[in-house]
This record gives sequence, C-alpha cells and structure tokens, in this order.
Amino acid sequence: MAAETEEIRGIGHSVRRVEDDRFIRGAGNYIDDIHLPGMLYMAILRSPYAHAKLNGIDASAAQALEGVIAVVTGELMAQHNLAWMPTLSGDTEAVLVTDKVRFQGQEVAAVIATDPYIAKDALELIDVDYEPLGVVVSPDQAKAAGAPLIRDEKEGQTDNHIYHWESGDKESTDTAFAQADRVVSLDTFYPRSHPSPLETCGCVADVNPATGQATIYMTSQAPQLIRTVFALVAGLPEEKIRIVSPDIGGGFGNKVPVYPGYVIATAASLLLGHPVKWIEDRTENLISTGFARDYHMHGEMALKADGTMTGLRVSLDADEGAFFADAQPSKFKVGLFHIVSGSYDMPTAHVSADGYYTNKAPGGVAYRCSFRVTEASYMIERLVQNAAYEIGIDPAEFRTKNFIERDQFPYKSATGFEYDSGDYQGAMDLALEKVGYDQLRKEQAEARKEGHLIGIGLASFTEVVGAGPHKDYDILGIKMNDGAELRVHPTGKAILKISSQTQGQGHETTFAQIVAEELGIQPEDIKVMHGDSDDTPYGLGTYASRSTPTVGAATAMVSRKLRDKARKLAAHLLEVSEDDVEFEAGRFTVKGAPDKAVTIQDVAFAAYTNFPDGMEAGLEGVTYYDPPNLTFPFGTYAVVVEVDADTGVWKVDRVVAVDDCGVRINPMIVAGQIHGGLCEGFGIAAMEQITFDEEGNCIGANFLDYLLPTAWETPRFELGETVTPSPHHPIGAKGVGESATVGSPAAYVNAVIDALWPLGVRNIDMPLTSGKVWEAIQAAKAG
Ligand code: MCN
Ligand code: CUN
Repeated sequence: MAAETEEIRGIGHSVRRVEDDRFIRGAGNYIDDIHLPGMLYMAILRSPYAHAKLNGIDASAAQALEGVIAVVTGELMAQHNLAWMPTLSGDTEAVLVTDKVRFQGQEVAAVIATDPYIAKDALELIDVDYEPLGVVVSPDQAKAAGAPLIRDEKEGQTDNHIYHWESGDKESTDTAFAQADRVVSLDTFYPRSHPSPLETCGCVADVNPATGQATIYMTSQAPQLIRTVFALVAGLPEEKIRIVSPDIGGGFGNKVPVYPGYVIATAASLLLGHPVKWIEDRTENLISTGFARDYHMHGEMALKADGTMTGLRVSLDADEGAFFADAQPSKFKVGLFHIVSGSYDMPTAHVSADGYYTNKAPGGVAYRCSFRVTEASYMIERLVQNAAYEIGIDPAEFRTKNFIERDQFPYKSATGFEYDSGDYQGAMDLALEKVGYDQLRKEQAEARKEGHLIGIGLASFTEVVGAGPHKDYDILGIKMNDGAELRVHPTGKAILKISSQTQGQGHETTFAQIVAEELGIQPEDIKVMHGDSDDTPYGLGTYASRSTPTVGAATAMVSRKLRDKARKLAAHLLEVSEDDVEFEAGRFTVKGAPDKAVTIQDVAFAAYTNFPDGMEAGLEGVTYYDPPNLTFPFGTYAVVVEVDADTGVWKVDRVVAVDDCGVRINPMIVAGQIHGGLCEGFGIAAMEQITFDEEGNCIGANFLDYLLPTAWETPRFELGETVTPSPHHPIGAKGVGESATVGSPAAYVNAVIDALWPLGVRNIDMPLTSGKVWEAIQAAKAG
C-alpha cells in the first residue's frame, strides 16, 4: 500500500486558479460562444422617454424586412400572461410595455431575426406612438405633492411610496440623544453606480416544441433560484426547465435578477420553436440592468463629552427606480443596511428607511455588497470621522475608544445582529503601523504650513455576509441554504458539484482545496462543477460573499461525511476497530502503529471493490447547509492623498488594506479579490456615477460618461492580514469577495475630507471629481 507523502495543497495554499487555463487561451465558454442549430437572434427596442403613455406600436415595416421572423410586443406577451413578471422583492415588473413606459431604456418591443444585425436594423423601423408624461428622478420629487403617479397600474397605489421600514429601538435612541453631551450629524448621498461586468447580460433560450424541454443558457449568478422563478413566472414544469450559466464574464451583482430580455427570448423560442439568442450591448447594460446604491442618507450620532458613542440614528430615502426589484432577503426591505452601527459598541440605534418609485431603471443592490451593507458602512465610517474632528480627537483614537472589543464577541448589535468574531483594534493597529500613521500626521502638519494638503483617511468596516440562517433569510420564500455533492470515484479522483456559481471568484480552485483539506485528495484530482441547474444541488447562488460561508461550509461538511465512511472502510482494510483509525492528510493509520496505513485512494478503491458486508458500495454524498449565523469579516483601510487646492485634483499616494476574513482558503485568490474591490471602491469614490437630467435621460449610458478606473488611474495597493476565525463556520472562514468595495469608498473620501477639513469642508458626496472638490473648497472659503 502506498506511502505517499506529498504535501496536500488544501487550505492556506496559493494554488493557481484552474479556470485561468481556459481563459488565457481564449477558450472560455461565454453566452455569446453558444451556437445552436436553427438559432435566431433577438434585439430589444427601448424607450427614449423616461415616462410616456404608449398609444400604439406599428411594427409593419419591421415585420416586412427580409430576415425578420417576428416582432414581439407587450400585447403579444399579455396574450400569454407574460407582460408582467414578479421581482425578487415581491413587486411586479413589466416585461414588455403595455400601458406606459416608466424609465428610459425600458423594453418596448423585440425583434427576432435570422441575423443579429438585421434584428438591430429592424428596431429602427418600428414606429411607436408615445405621449410624454411628467418625470420623477429623485425621492424628493417622488414625494412632492402632485407628483406624477408612476405605478398607476397597481391597485391601491396612490403615490410613489413603496415601503417604510424600521429597525432598532426608537424610544431608547431618542432618550440617548436627549441625554447626549454632543450630537454630530451628516447628510450624504451615495450615488447610483453600476457593476459594469465585462460581459454584458444575455441568454440563449432553447425551448423544444416536441419535448417541452426549456434549456436556457444565461448569465446568471443563481441558476437554481432562477429555474424556480422561471417555473413560477412562465408556469412551465420545473423539471423541464434547465438553466445553464457557463463561464460568466464578471457578475458583481448585476447578474442576480431576472431581466425582461431573458423572459422575452424564452417566450419567443417557445412561440417560434427555435433557439433565440439575446446579447445586450454596453449601453443597454448600463441603462436598464441592476444598478447600485442611490441612497439619500441622514445620520446622527449621540456622544458623551469624552467621546463615548451613546446612540445612532439613521434615516434614508431609497431611490428604487420604476419597479422595486432589489435582490435581497425577503424580510429586509433595505437589505442588511441595519448593520449601520458598524464596528462600534453602540448601546442603542434606530434606523428608518423609505423606498420610492422614480422614473429610473429598477434592480438595486447590485455591485459587490451584501445587500446594502456598502451604504451602511459608508454612512458610519464617514460619520465617525466627522464626529472625531468635531469633538477634537484623532479619528484613530476615537475608533479605539468605541470599538467593540475582542472579548465582547459574540456581540449583539443594537439592531439585532450577532457578530460572530472580531478584532477591530488588531486590524487597525496593523494598518496604522503599515502606513506609518503617527509619522504621517507629523508630515501632514508640516506640509500644511507650506500650503500642501495631505489627507489621511481611515475606514474600519464590518461586513455581514453569508445569508443565511433559514429562520430569517429567504428570497420569495425560498430559504437561503446551499448544497454540495461529492463523489469519489474508484481511482480516488473526485467530482464536487456545488450550488454556487463562479463569475471570476475562482470556485473551481478554492472549493477543491476545501475537499483536499478534509479528505487529503489533491485539488487537481477534484473537478468542481457548477452553473447547471440540472446537474448541481439546489442553492441560492453566488452574491453577497455568501459562497464561502454557505457552500464552502457545505463542501467541508459533505467531505467530512465521506471521511466518516472512509474511516469505516479503512478499519475494514486495516483489520482494526474504527476507533483505532487515525486520519491525517489523506492517510488512515492505526493508532500506535503509524506504519500500518492506507491512503484515501486505497479506501476509495475499496468502496467499490472490497467493502464489508452490510455496507453500501460507493463513496459519495450530498449536504445542504443551513448556516447557524452570518459571518462578519472586517478590516481597516488607510488611504493617503494629496489634494491640489487650486484645481481640486487629488491623487492617491498610499492605500494600505488590512483584511480579516477568518481562515483564508487560498491567500492568492483572497488578495485578488481585495485588489479588485479596492479598485472598484476607488472608481466609486472618484469617478463612477449614473445621473439623470430632469427629463429622466440617463447620463452615464456609455464608458465615456460612466468612467471606470483603468490601470492608469488605479492606485497601488499594500495588503495586510489578521486572522480571526469564524467560530461557527466548519473551517473558520468568512466571505471576502466584497469587503474591499464595501470598506474602501469611505477611506478614500475620508482622506480627501481630512485634507480639506481645516479649510472648513465637511462633506463632498461621491464621486469626488476634481470639479466637485474645487467647488467645495470655494464654498468653504466663501464661508
Ligand atoms: N476565499 C478564500 N478564503 C476566504 C474567503 C474567500 O479563499 N476566507 C475565496 C473563495 O473560496 C472564493 C473567493 O475567495 O474563491 C470569494 O469568496 P467569497 O468571499 O465567498 O465570495 P463569493 O464567492 O460568494 O463571491 C461573491 C462576491 C461578490 S458578492 C461579488 S459582487 C463579486 C466578488 O465576489 N463579484 C466578482 N468578486 C468577484 N470577482 C470577480 N473576478 N468577478 C466578479 O463578478
Ligand atoms: Cu450585491 S453584488 Mo455581489 O452580492 O453579487
């Protein structure tokens, strides 16, 4: 029997991403790479108006164009009861317009043709009779008396208000404020931004008229959930729906929702009996698919004279667009925004939120955030810095004074979260040390004397990821639990099938490492499969950094299940009692006689060839994991900037990022995730924003108006880590995919405000374009 000693590349190894072999060879398999026999092409006509009554559509000229097979309108969809669909927030959303358009870029009609260019050309031949209506582009306009009613088709909807939501204890918070020595407040707007994945959204819908089988290849972060939603929307039997999400060219939250295009393409395929492909162009993606943020927030902090925080009050208006289509756990209207007390020991807090319809694209929450934690993190970290300056303490010292301390975990927050573990002071200390904080403050003071503006910004964020425990977390009633299925074949090679869906996070590599750690099979001997609803266990998909907390846990648990059986088999092979068998790194040995050993490969072979009487053959299993709690990764980011007061131009000198995501499965992949998030956080802080003019025209519909940071603008990042394992996760890991996008915007902005504070600047809303910075300086000078 083999006595293999090669180190197992399990948890903690920077294994190279197996997915990259196919990507760097140009051999990925994206939606547009899929070609089916007889395939037709769909293009979508979108509304130029933000709000307009639809008086009629004349599609005769388009229909007559050679190569055009069909023009699909809302009227046709309505005949099949598909003109409207449910959203992930339990609202309804138009698939194709029947009554009026409610945002610029909304789907008005679709052309199906034999060629994608013919389909596009035909759009121009469709004559639509619009009657423009008054437009609402902000919550303030939405609630104004006499505002146009956007959702006039909804029974009982008499205004543009969607929901009012509260969390925490109002009474005790009011008392804390009444008794406070100081109250510090901040009004801030977190602007609408967009995930902008490299690959836009699209699908190939293939409904077989003979068998009724519907196979839909689509850009989805959650194929299992989407299959169920399709069954509910289209009334198709669920076993005949197969959702395949092949390689995904970035998701960042943008590929969680069901978009009208998917539904129209599926309906068209059903009606025409041909596969139908639909691929968005860049502008369509930017103007019509899931946006992020658009939160108008007001925060207040109650303080004792010595700087101890005693209460937090936050209210916000959410701009939801024309349909309330946020992807979020059903019970939380503003996602997990109520984590807003962040890393601080806040005795009491109260959060209230109101959602409004506006004439803008629906589908909020997207963009690397655990359901609105990004807005919350930004609010508290900006407020903390302003509060520190107003009471005259250094922001690092102020944080130290108020952090939840290491021995307070598990910590129950004022709004009902139970933080699993943390060491906020440890992470901040490391960041301060790496950046050279004390020295920098001295240099800053010297530079100020010379008129140079240096700014140092900190953010000590707390994330909340891994939705979630079945008691509180569901989407449309479906509990947010996830599965992993593992089969070890006779030669000791394995297949792991998971319910998460990688869009660049490297699951094919990291989940194999979890099995490697637990079973001692090398990661390259484990094939990880995902993204096909017919062939993977049920689960709610990849977003909100939930894959490691949920599917990662399921993977560890299913591996342990197999290990238990493997131990029995080993005992059988070694002819000892099961209690005398020890396991380490893929070897089962006899207690006290380490030379007597069998490997996991020997055991796997025996599972099919030589198993004891009464034992089932095979070595496989499936586990569904119901997390006992969320995980709470955290960290401190420190950013150093220089601001040119004459022009408002600012430049990043240093970015030090200390992250703690518990046990790191693959340190290199974690570093990659953090680099990506810091880059996106910089983009949001510095340049990205989707705005609308008063007519509801979307400004930011292309990459000239919607600026993404390129390698040229992106700063260099210096990373550091601390490791505080999650006590309830089987391998002690917490999610990390979004941490840097959640935590870093406040650090960048805090740095710029830090530089400008002595001039009297108290806040600038993102993005901090040089124009806005310059204006803020001028306004502060003018008093
Ligand atoms: N990981 C690890 N050790 C940990 C935590 C995570 O090695 N302690 C690894 C994981 O195994 C996984 C990766 O890091 O390979 C990210 O894991 P996790 O934090 O669980 O997040 P998810 O896999 O659920 O990814 C979702 C998250 C989100 S919500 C967005 S948005 C986002 C992001 O990941 N979109 C991305 N990162 C992205 N990265 C790429 N390249 N493309 C996207 O679309
Ligand atoms: Cu909210 S972006 Mo990620 O959760 O898919």
